[in-house]
Amino acid sequence: MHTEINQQAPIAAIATPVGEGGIAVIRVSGKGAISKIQQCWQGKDLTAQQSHTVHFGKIIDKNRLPFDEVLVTLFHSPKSYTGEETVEISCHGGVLVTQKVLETILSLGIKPAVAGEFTQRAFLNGKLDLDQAEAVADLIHAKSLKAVDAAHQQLEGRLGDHVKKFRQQIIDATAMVELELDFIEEDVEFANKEQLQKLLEEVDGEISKLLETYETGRLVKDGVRTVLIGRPNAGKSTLLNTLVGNDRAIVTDIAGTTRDTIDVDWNYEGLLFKLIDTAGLRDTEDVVEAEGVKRSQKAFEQSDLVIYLKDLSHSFSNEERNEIGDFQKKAGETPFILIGTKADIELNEEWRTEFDLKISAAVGNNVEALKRLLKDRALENKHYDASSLLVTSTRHRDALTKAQEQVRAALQSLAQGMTGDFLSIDLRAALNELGAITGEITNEHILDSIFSRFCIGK
Ligand SMILES: Nc1nc2c(ncn2[C@@H]2O[C@H](COP(=O)(O)OP(=O)(O)OP(=O)(O)O)[C@@H](O)[C@H]2O)c(=O)[nH]1
Ligand SMILES: [Mg+2]
Repeated sequence: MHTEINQQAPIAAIATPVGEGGIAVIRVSGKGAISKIQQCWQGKDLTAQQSHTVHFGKIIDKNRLPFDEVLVTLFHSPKSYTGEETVEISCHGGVLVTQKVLETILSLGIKPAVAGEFTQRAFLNGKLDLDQAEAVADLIHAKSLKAVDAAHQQLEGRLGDHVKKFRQQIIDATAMVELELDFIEEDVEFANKEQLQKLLEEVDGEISKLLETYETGRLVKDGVRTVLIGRPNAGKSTLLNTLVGNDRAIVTDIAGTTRDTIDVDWNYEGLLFKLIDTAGLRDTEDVVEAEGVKRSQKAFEQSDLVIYLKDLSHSFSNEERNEIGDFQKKAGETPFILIGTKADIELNEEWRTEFDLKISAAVGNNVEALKRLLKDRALENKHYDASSLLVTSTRHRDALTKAQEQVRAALQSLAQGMTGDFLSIDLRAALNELGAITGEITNEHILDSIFSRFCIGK
């Protein structure tokens, strides 16, 4: 069965990144797109061709002179990304030739697409749920393989499937309650109270399970903010450089070399770490350094993983021991790793302190072990495998949380023997929250903020 798509006026954009490449793709979508392209085309009659076919020909300028050889792929509505009639033109990938193809198309009266407009049309035409459209943006912006996996799961519709299941369960519950309201005069009881309670408790439990994945989802999508802290000269910048494989931070034997925090993205086994090198912690008269130390504190407070580095070639003062204890306490739930550095020149001292690992970044000792430790601790107590469904967006988390609150309110009303109309208000509010995730219920503000994250041409 074909759903009739309400096609809008055609839009066009370059869908590939700007720059020189083998080919570039220009995408045109909307009502009459194929017959429009026919006007700047030399080759067989495109309007007479079937959907999902590819054709070789030339693009001609307004003087009807051919200027590039291209392949066009045709998609008839509704079987395209947007659901609309679509033409994808693969032209040669030079910056100017691509620009000229686009300008030629625009000169036919086709409008340039704004960021995310193709995907927005796909959503409006029911080709994608809203959470899937967001997954497309996540996939494009993904900075690690795990982030790709998470976006892919969402794009496959697994979050949407769960949410739709909850909605259906709540719709069933609402129907029970509202049916009873209609027949209130007759004093019939359609809603079996136990059954209703069981249903809502089940939804409550399942929403909890989904919400529990958010912490992992956030780390996987945005990266693990990993702060390197410790006294000046502990070897923080050296370790940062060793992990990322280049001399990103300045290293000298002068204590207080790093002043400002330095953020570097580092991928390890598919997981993104946002490493933050910081100014060494000490009391200082130097205004710039003091500001740096303040920033170190702030980076520590905002981190997902803490690496405290202690130089093993220096004795441990009681003061530093206490300092570490304080940091450990302040870190709370945030995983805290205590690393001894410069193990190649380690003092022969009884440390009386458990190091998670002793390393030498200079010689390369235990660096691989440290990488594995970082990964283990970052996802510590978090269930994760590539097939896990993860809630990765705050928008989804917030909507799920609010839906759960409403379900709980309904459960409470039920327990207190409130009448059906109260229950029904809570349940309908829960439905609205869940509907906002998949886009069954939306407002323009949400749509704008979602689609503005896209690039032009997607
Ligand atoms: N022998 C040895 N020296 C190291 C090692 N790691 C770092 N160093 C040296 O220790 C000194 C300080 O290293 P940095 O990495 O600049 O220390 P930092 O913790 O960033 O210091 P600040 O930026 O001042 O806070 C440099 O001279 C490094 O070459 C190591 O594993 N072994
Ligand atoms: Mg440094």
